[in-house]
Amino acid sequence: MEQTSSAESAPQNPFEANTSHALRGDYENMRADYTVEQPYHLYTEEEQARWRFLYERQSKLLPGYAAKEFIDGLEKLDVANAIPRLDDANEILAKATGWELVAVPGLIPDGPFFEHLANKRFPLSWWMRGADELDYLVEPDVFHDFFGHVPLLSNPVFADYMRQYGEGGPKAIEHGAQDMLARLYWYIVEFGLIKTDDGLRAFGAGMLSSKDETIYSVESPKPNRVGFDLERILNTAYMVDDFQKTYFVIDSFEQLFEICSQDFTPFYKRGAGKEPIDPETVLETDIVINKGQF
Ligand code: HBI
Ligand code: FE
Repeated sequence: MEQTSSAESAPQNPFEANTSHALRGDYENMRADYTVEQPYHLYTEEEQARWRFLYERQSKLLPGYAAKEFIDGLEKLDVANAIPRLDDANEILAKATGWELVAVPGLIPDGPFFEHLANKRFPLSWWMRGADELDYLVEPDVFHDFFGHVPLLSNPVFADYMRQYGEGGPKAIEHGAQDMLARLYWYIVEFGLIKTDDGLRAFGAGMLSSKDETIYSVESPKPNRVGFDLERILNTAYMVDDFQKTYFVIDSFEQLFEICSQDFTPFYKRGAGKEPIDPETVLETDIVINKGQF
């Protein structure tokens, strides 16, 4: 059987068609499930130093702003001094929750992404951002994905929520409701706040890997903060290139897991074809923690 080149056998770059920007990852040499080996030898000394700079800057902000479960998870991973080797982190995660990190070239299609999560695998973009992207980058890189997403994968309840989120993927695709399900990921996994006895704390990867949004999301009077409401979130649009106008606040990871265990089909049916709620809006029916200043 003639040898097909890796380009022919591997799925083509999934996003060429529908993103405004060409993705930067190397999608040529992937396995069929979009995974690759983490090419640790490719990281330069500058990139290792960039990791240490970003780690130091973000971890200093965490006390008083990040959920305790996040801080505990990060400490367990012990990754301050160098870009993490996924094999090392996987030994820790295997013991804590049975989750595994798999390297991918960057964003992958929803289907494979959901499939990995449903099997307790987190697809992690392996490349490191450039020196000119320290504060903002368009696609997730190893710092966003590892520093932002991995610490909570050692928390059994949140990790189970992530698995359950992945399991719900095919149903969303079946109902053409990927955009609705993506909003839940965005407002919770990327930008979620949690109530604690000491006040609100951030647990979302997008805010905790961002210099300014960690503090802004917890203490700025500008944004709305609204109590967790699944159907409300599934129907609320979001912005990708600015701080959030509204943050949603869960009572606990147990509450999040319980509420998201239900069948989303009725929400997909009710939300189909409807205009989403504007990110700045506060509804009469909202559990308002604070109304923002817009
Ligand atoms: N791919 N590698 C990667 N990382 C993500 O966070 C990611 C993705 N593909 C799709 C996606 N996120 C979102 O559409 C989720 O809401 C599904
Ligand atoms: Fe993310």
